[in-house]
Amino acid sequence: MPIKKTAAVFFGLLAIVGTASAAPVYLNISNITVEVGPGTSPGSFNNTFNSGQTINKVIDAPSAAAEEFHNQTTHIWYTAEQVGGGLELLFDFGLEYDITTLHFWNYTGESFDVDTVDFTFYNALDQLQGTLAVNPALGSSPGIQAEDIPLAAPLNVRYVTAFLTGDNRQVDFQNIGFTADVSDDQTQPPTPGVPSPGTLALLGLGLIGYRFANRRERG
Ligand SMILES: [Ca+2]
Ligand SMILES: [Ca+2]
Repeated sequence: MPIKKTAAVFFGLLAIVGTASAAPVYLNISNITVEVGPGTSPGSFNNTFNSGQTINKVIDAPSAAAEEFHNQTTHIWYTAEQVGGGLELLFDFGLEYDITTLHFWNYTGESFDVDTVDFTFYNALDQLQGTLAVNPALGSSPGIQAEDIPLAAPLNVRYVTAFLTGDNRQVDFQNIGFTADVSDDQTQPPTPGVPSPGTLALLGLGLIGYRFANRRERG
């Protein structure tokens, strides 16, 4: 291979690698998990879990641009017993991400669609990073495509709680997805065995108290 061509291929590869490492990631079943949360209100899941189907139907869209058709193998349908009741979903991203876009595939009609989603975002230490209430649009018809909701924040998110409600108790949707960048500064747990400044101050006060008590005993 001539030198010029080799150099061109080399720099071309560099460009691809550079782009790939900075590219946003679509979070779905291949890199995150979801489960039904204990905060889910009394209600029924109708035919959501028929024939061994799981809640992974929430995160099975292959991309943010994927189109899904409404049927019993693709959607989630929950009915709360009372108005205000809802379905709680717990997402675990595995590591911290800065979310840039939320994607929501809603049902196509008002009588079953999701009307409000309350999101709560936590970092790797389960510390609150932010909250967001979303009123998703009706899904497109007949093929349901995601509504893309840009988010300026939150940063450093590992865990997400979503509480989905319908004004008429019905919660029917296809998928929830997130486009995000891996956070540059992953939150680290405190190092065990290294006392915090507060602990050191208390220890100091304790020593002073001990010496004071000793002197009084001797005196
Ligand atoms: Ca689905
Ligand atoms: Ca509705």
